[in-house]
Amino acid sequence: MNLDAAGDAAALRDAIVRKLTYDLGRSRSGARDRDWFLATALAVRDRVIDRWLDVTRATYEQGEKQVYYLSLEFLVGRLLRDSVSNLGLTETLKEALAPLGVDFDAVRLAESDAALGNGGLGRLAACFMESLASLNIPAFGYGIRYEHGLFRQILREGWQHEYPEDWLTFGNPWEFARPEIAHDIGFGGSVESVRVSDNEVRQVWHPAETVQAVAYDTPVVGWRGRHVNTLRLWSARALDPLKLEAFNFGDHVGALADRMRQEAISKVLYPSDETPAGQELRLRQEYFFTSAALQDLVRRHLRVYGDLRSLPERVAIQLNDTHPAIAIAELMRICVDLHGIPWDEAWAITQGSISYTNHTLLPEALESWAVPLMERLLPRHMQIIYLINAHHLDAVRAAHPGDVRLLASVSLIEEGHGRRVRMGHLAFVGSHKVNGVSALHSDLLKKTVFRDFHALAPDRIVNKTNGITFRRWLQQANPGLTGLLVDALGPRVLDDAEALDGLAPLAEDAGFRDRFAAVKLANKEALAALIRQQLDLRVDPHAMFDVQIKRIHEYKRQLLNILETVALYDAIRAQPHLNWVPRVKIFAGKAAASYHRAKLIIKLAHDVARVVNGDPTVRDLLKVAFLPNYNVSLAEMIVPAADLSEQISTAGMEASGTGNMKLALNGALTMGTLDGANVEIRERVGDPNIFIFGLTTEEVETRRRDGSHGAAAIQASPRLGEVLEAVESGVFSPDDRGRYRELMASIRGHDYFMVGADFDSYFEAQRRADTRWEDSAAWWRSAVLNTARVGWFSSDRTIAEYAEEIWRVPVRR
Ligand code: 26W
Repeated sequence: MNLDAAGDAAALRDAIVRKLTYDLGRSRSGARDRDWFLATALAVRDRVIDRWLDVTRATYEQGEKQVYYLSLEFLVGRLLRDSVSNLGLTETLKEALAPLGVDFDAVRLAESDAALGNGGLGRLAACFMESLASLNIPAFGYGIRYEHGLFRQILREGWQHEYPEDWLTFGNPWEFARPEIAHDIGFGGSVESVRVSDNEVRQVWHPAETVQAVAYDTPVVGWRGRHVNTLRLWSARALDPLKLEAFNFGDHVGALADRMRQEAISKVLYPSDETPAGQELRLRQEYFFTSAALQDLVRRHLRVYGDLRSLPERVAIQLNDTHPAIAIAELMRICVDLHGIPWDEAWAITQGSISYTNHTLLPEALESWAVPLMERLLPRHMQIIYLINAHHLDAVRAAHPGDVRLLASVSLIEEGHGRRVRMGHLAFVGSHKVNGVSALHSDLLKKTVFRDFHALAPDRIVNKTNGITFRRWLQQANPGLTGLLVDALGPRVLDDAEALDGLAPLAEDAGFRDRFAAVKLANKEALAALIRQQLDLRVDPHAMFDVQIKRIHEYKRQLLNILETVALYDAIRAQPHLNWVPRVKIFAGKAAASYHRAKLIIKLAHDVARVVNGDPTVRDLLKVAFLPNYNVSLAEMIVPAADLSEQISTAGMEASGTGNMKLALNGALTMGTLDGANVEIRERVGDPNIFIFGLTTEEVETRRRDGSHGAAAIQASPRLGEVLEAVESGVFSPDDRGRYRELMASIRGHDYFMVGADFDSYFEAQRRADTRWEDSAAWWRSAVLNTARVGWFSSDRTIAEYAEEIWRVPVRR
């Protein structure tokens, strides 16, 4: 240790102890891990602030273009290790804490996860925030400061129960409350035409109700601490805290009722993942944060530049899916109603500033809102949407006279069983660029949901394949592997993900492969300890760790994996003398609270686990572990310990996936369909280093069109037939033999997700994985090549592409 470093550790130690004493009012002897965490976070935060204030000021002074990322979800996880690591303070902090008798890991684990998101879309937003800061791009993230993030999952006998999540109970040391930064958000009421001059009539919205959006800012530190951006989350505050008169007359609850209703807007994250929310509160949340964000950025722009007409040169507003798509009507309202800008000019400003990312093709996840609800909650916006639609349809009619089918197809309003506003269509017409999140997905956007739009505006849709931040998902989550990479490639690999390429030749080096395997083994030992502690289950770290971690959804096909587990269990019992590759099947993921079938799939995993894990004839050849309460922190434990990565969605249904990238980066081989970004992972790691199986998107489509049924697949596969019979007859559910009858019938019937059709191909691919595992040089060669060749999936690359092609802002590495 050099003297500077020692001095710095001592200074940090002093700062931490001061925070503990004077901010938390705790003595050293009485302090618990949580207190140490808060004191440490506050001390670390101090080191970020000067830089934060500097870069924020410089952005305005230099007139730099700002990126605004609007997202209803930011799935951030814990922040201590991330901030400390990006500031280059990890070792200093460990040294600072050690003489106090405080362990860095214990402190780190005392932080609660910020789980302000459901899954991929929310985690992508968090990775993007980190990359924006690391690439020195001035940016704000705008979202909602949910008091309760994604529910806590508790599994009782394999049944999922949801409990509220309480991340703010002990305070959030990273955020700054800004009670003075508040915007009024209106709801309901009426619209009045007011003549403001001889030739101008303006529409004035008189909302029936006004809620305040109050800012809470979290600094987001980039790699090496050079740049700091702001994540600004809005909290709802009622204008009238209570009706004093009612209170004084003794109606204590009634006096608070309005306030409770208004503040409910930022109470909980919508616990739905790709199921239609369809509820008023959700729409209120969407408008609430979108309007607050736009008011905020417009005010900032006007303060610096004085005129809204320059907005497209100075700001880029990215809509993370359609959840903030009301921004298009809101920005038009601000321009036209509040600033008197003529419609056409306002439209140019809006379209020039806004762009939209689509994250799903699933019809049930494409947002639309009933016209009567919109009219009641946002009457002026509904008028504006009608006007946008009229202009849009006029242009379409002029270009394609007489094409009524086309008009109906591209209209912003869906006619049919009740009129609805199609938010995807609104987002498309109001944006200068629309992007998908993988090559396949963007291609499918052009061919399916936006087919007609694509014909009308062939330059609008572009692809931006997702990425992940390597700081969190490699350097912080897997320090062992990171150390090995730095030894092999030098510290440059920490700054430039593509430098991983240099690893490829080392795949041929037996000594290096051994070290790579040793790192993996150590990570697996840590995960095995966690499995033992959580599930009271012993697993052998030398077995293949076969991992499927993600939201539970039929299209992601956890069911296919479980049925293959049953088939393997049967095969091991039938031929116990064969050389079976020992496997641990590891699952984690949450089901949406209302998604009964997804919950039943969790229960089945649990039932199969109970039978398999308790069967002495299987010995240690097969174990099944379902870890509860999947979140970012659990992913950080599982990802570095995985050997095999299950990415087995029905082709054409997973927009991209990002877990697939995290696992490949950490040296897991992918077992996958040709879906989402798996296609691009295969292109990069090479066919021999990935296990691809199953129907292609086109084949799935053809089968569905032909009305194919699972029955044919079952006829052709005795193995599948046996598995289905075992499960439906109650072999795994002796307490309720009929439990899975209906679930299995869905595979025998329509089998929309092609579980039956892909079963044999999947089983065969799994045996190819076994064969590779038995040849350990071959396995580890593939594993090293996975790490070596996925540098391209860094979110730095993704953000650089957005910057160049969509936002037109410079990247400064
Ligand atoms: C209305 C409820 C709702 C909520 C969230 C509908 C749809 C969503 C998201 C679109 C779901 C989501 O997280 N999509 C995922 O986005 C990731 C980031 O682009 C992709 O990697 C995943 O493939 C995609 O499923």
